[in-house]
Parts: sequence; C-alpha cells; structure tokens
Amino acid sequence: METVADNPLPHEPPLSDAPCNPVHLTKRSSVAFADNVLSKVLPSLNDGRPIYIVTHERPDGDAIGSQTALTRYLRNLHLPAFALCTDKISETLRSFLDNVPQCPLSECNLEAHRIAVDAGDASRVAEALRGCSFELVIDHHPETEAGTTFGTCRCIQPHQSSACEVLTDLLEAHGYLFDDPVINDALYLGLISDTGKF
Ligand SMILES: [Mn+2]
Repeated sequence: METVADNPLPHEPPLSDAPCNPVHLTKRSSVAFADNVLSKVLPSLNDGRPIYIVTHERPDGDAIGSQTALTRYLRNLHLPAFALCTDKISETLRSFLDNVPQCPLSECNLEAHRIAVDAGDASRVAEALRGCSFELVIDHHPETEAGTTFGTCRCIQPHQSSACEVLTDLLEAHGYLFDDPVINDALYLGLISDTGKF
C-alpha cells in the first residue's frame, strides 16, 4: 500500500500535536479561518492509512464537488485519499468524481481516516458509516443537536452558500494557490449547484 510516512506535506511543515477535540467553527471570522483547520487536522492523518472523503446520500453537485475537490487536494499533498462511494450518482456528476481515486463502500478499510463534506449530521451519510468516527466534518447546513456529536473537528459555516464555499476558504487558508483545474471546477460545481447558478 502506498505510504506517506516518509513523505511530509510539501507546503505545510509538520505541526504540533495541538489537541483538536473538538473545534467548533460556527461563525465566519478571520480568526476562525486563520485558525487553519486543515493545518491542525492533516498532520494527524499522515500515517499511511487511507483517508476517505465521505459525503451525503443521494449526492448533489455540492456533495460531489466538495468530495472531489478535497480528495484531489489531499492527493496533491501525497496523502492516500479516496472518495468513498456510498450511493449512485448521475453521469454528469460522475465526470467530476472520476478525476479522483474512489473506493466503494463494500471495500472500505475500517481502520481508515474519515472526513465528511456537505454532511454535518451522521444521519446524512450512509447508514453503514453512522457509528464510525470522523476526524473532520465540513458543512454549511445549520447544526442540529444530533450533529454536534458527529466528528472530532467540526467546521460548520451555516451562513455560507455551499460546502464548496466553506472548502474554498479552508483550502485558501491552507495555502492553495487555485492552480489545479480539477479542484477549481469541482469547487465551482458546488457553488453553482447550491446557489441556483448564483
Ligand atoms: Mn450543500
């Protein structure tokens, strides 16, 4: 299996093992994004285990856009990320997701890391995953009481249009230069999907 243990993240030096348990970001603020959620979480995921990016069932453009963009971004950092496929998707959405490595739910490794996008509540993900731990949850839907127990680090921005908008800010804070068309197109897919094309 591909390992990344000897392969540090290219533009993020290993960070301290500062506790991240839990981080709740429920309001947009420069402080929150300067806090740089990805810099806090990613070092703990850099141990060679697969990282599954999970989204909600019956995925829409924002779900697949954020899943594709984050999977691709982590791959660009030489992390073994996969889009975990738990439901059928349309041919149009497939054309985006096919830009990244995927893993069917039936073949998933239970020891893997998990990140949820566009799904801030466990009831939104596949039933088989609802009891699993998630290291990071990224969403734009208002928090529910049940959701607050889902995920170690939660980045929930209910004032934002889409998970892709939240993710865009997170990637930018992490140093992404918007130089990968696959990521950019996927982020744009989510933005136009959840805003009715603005
Ligand atoms: Mn959404």
